[in-house]
Amino acid sequence: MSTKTALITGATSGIGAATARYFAANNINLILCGRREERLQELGEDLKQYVNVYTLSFDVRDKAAVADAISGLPDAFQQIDILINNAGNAHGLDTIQDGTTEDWDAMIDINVKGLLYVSNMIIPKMIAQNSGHIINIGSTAAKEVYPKGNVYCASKHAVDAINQGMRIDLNGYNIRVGAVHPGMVETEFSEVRFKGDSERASNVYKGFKPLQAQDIAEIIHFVVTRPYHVNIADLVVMSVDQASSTVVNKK
Ligand code: NDP
Ligand code: 8X3
Repeated sequence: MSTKTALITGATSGIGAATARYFAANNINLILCGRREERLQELGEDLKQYVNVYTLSFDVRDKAAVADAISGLPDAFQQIDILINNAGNAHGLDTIQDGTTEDWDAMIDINVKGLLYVSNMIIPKMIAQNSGHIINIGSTAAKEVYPKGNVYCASKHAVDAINQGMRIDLNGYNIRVGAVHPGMVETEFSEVRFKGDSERASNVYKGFKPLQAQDIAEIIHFVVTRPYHVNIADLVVMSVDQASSTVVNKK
């Protein structure tokens, strides 16, 4: 059994679920987080044959629930070596004049504040251990702003800034901090963005070869398996068909 344990937020779908599966196949114990309890249980049962798995169901927006869940981890899962801050989504794709405050709240509360609440519970453990690795999942939207991306891009720019701030403040504590910034990845992301409009969601990935969640999982695994003195600080990855948020070679 591995001695390393990773806590992955947003493990019920997409990049988080693929990373959980890839970590399990590569002998990394798992704490799987998400709101959808049934999916967590199913994935947990499946991966228990390979590694130790614990599941935690909470909404990252709920500060008290985050604190309760993480402070209540059993002894065997108290040491967290790797934190993958992945939970997040876009909500809506509207101009600033047409966007809703509900969508803005969701993106800021989940993508930014949720990431901070989880990190707040885990950073002290890593400091006490004098070791740890935090990977913040940003986006190409963390690096550029695209039409109607306004608040989603702002939330991911915040993740980029928080990632840099964490690395600076944790320097000297032997904790690695870095971000992985994917371009377009075919997951449930667009389903959520377009509130269940599957046709609109699937159109996003038509006419070119988008990244798959597995591509990002393999990159995250590469990042965590470098020799300990190597910290991949910032990594942007796109499909060969994508050159920027708005330049996509669609046929
Ligand atoms: P998915 O929609 O497939 O997965 C999102 C995950 O986040 C789910 O597991 C969901 O779990 C979790 N999540 C969402 N809201 C909450 C919440 N309030 N509390 C707890 N967990 C929550 O999308 P992706 O896998 O694509 O997205 C993962 C990350 O990658 C996000 O941060 C996204 O911004 C980023 N990203 C995605 C890209 C893409 O093109 N797909 C590109 C660049 C970055 P549950 O609903 O069960 O709570
Ligand atoms: C998601 C990237 O361009 O689909 O972070 O909004 S994009």
